Amino acid sequence: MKLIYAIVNRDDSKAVLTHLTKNGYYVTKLATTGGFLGSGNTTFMICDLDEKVENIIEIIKKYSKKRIQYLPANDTIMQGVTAPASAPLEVTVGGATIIITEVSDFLKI
Ligand code: 2BA
Repeated sequence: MKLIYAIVNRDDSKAVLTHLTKNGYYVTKLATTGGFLGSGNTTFMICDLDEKVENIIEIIKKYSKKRIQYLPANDTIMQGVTAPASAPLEVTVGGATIIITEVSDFLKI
């Protein structure tokens, strides 16, 4: 059994959630914040059988888009990042960041 954490853009979260639940998956949705951009994103927790993982990833991939975001050059979060003084930093965010861990026990009591 695996636990999947999927960090997706907030704008994609509704579509991802709708299609996961429509396909019968149990999902927990967390409101999270990206450490780099400091903007809101969504993390889904999905615990399921090993053989379901591939399909879950396919669904997440299908509904998570890549986006370009710009971080203002003077933003304090940029300390330590090399960029020309006045140029905003361009970052590509997503589709989705997926972390998969092994689950030793799963209980519903
Ligand atoms: P953020 O931390 O806000 O990062 C947004 C985007 O900024 C990242 O997109 C990446 O393109 C860039 N970025 C992040 N950290 C960076 C750094 N130290 N130096 C330069 N560029 C950096 P994604 O890679 O698609 O990540 C989207 C979101 O997924 C992240 O939002 C964060 O919430 C999560 N994430 C990504 N990698 C992670 C990891 N290894 N562990 C935990 N969370 C992660």
